[in-house]
Amino acid sequence: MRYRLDIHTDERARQERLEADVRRGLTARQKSLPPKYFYDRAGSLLFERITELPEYYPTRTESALLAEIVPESIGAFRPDDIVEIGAGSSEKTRRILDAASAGGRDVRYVPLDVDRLTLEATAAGLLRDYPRLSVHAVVGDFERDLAHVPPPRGRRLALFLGSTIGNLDAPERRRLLAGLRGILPDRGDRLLLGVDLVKDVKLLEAAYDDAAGVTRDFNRNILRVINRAVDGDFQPEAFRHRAFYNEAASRIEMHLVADAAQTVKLGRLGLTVRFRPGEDIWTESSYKFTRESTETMLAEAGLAIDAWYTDAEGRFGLVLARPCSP
Ligand code: AVJ
Repeated sequence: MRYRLDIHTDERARQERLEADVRRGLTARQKSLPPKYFYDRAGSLLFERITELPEYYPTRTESALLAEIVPESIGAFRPDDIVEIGAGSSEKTRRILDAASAGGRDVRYVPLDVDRLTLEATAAGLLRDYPRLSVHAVVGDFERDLAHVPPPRGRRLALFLGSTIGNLDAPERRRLLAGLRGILPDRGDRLLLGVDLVKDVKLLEAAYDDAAGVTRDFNRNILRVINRAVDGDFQPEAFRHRAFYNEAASRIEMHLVADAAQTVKLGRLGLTVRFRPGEDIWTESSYKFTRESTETMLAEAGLAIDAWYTDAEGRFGLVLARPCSP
């Protein structure tokens, strides 16, 4: 059997969690919404457009770096089992599959993603192009469903690319890395993690506030998602996009600012949310790392740096990590 798909997402439970998240976030003193709600179909397309913007360096930098290091880092390691967290369209994965399956080796690919349709389309494409590949897809949320990743079949490589880890605050980051350590039971297993690096503030801020306004549209799209999910009447255009680098916290913050007073009704929640002029919703943090901060967060989870790679400008990091103590 070359293909299997497990579903660990219950639509009703997901809706209930969204409602709880929205209620908590919009009734707090600092209003906030979790960035995972950016990604409906429209949001995913907007993110794809972001990755093509001249200002948004992370995706293309990581891709080029990956192409450069795969022969050395993956070619030598030769994984049998490749787990990808937040797999999405798995575009970068092909480079890794090429190296892993070179010489006609049997490889299993285990993508985990919240979007079933994306997983199905990705699996179909890979199964067509890699005749010796098997795919065990898992539909689920990487913050909840790592335990549903099947046990390894041979040497395992886990992939967590795109600096998605940068969206998590320290406690969630710790929980996630502990979970990743849990699916790498063997000393010979490896994690390949992509981290966006601390750099010049101007470059960072331009990447999250592009001239064409795509990131503004992406930010506002979260309000459309909320409107649809809880019968809300947010006017996305009444909120201004604001993105800045918080140096003390090493993170880009994205906010939606109500320049004039707003009253928003969320029908399904029986909730009215008021905004004073200038009040904002904090929609995303995107943490930036250094080699040192990466090493520390990995060590807390029982992982050690095996190899550290960056592009010539030191913009983006790819770290190959191995299980150590815990
Ligand atoms: C998908 C989380 C890596 O933080 O850079 C892009 C999302 N937000 N522009 C990031 C994003 C605004 C992106 N990640």
